[in-house]
Amino acid sequence: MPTPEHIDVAPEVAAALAGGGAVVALESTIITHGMPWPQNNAMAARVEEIIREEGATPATIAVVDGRLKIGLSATEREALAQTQGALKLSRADLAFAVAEGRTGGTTVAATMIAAHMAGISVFATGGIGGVHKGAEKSFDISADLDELSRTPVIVVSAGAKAILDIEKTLEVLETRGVPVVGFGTDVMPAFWSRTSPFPAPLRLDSAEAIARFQRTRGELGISGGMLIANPVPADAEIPAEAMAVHIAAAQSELDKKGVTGKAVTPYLLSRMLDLTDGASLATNIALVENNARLAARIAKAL
Ligand code: PSU
Ligand code: MN
Repeated sequence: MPTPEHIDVAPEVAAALAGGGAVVALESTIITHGMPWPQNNAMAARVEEIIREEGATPATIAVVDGRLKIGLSATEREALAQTQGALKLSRADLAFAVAEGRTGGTTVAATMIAAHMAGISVFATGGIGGVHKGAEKSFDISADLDELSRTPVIVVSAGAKAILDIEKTLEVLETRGVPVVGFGTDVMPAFWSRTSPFPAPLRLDSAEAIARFQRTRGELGISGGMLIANPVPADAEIPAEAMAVHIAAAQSELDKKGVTGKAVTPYLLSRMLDLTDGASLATNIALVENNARLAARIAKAL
């Protein structure tokens, strides 16, 4: 068990965990690097509200001035959403931010680590990081994939972002032994779009079935996380063909400008926002809300 000296569990979250209540973890890179102010704060507040409406407790995870926060107050969340120069924290640098007293948003990987430390087993996000297009040259493969293979947390996403190489992302997840479950669909969703050319490796149609699957894995001694791919609601979808044009444009800019490493995903997301005149942001918000609702139901079913 990690030393609690670095960790602050919000009172509401501590009470829910102690009483065996359902808790849903939320990431914060989407707040610090994924969306602009003030929509980032509004999205984060609404997502917490949805989880409460479903009868579960939200725990937004972040590092604030070197404290690993499991649950943010509204004031802390609002401050984080406006922090300039917040770090983007994954497994490699989560402890760096704590050691150096820094502030940062936690990616899917770092949020899974923190959630597991706190005893939270369900986590809602937008999309996970994955294998980037051109990874055969750049080697750019998100640490989220390794984390899914080792840390026993259910991650509810809208699939892999279409800015990634979805086919290679699915291959890596299979190699690492990560179940990828289409929720109510046979087709892998692609974040802004409900479909992609790729089949979902597994399919389940209820929160209860997802909870049963993860419980059974534990009973068989098969450790690790699970990726739920929950398609964006139809009324908020942007068709894949429409996104493909913008993705190709953003990708070629990225190559020209020489953007690499941690900056790649935030760069592509912000370009999508501009190129779609903000439509991609509305879709992003709708799908995160949709994922939060499902995550709360899974947490309750566990
Ligand atoms: N999905 C979004 N917005 C985001 C991200 C995902 O809609 O900001 C973030 C997540 O925190 C994810 C991270 O873990 O991007 C992946 O970054 P990278 O590709 O550098 O591993
Ligand atoms: Mn990367």
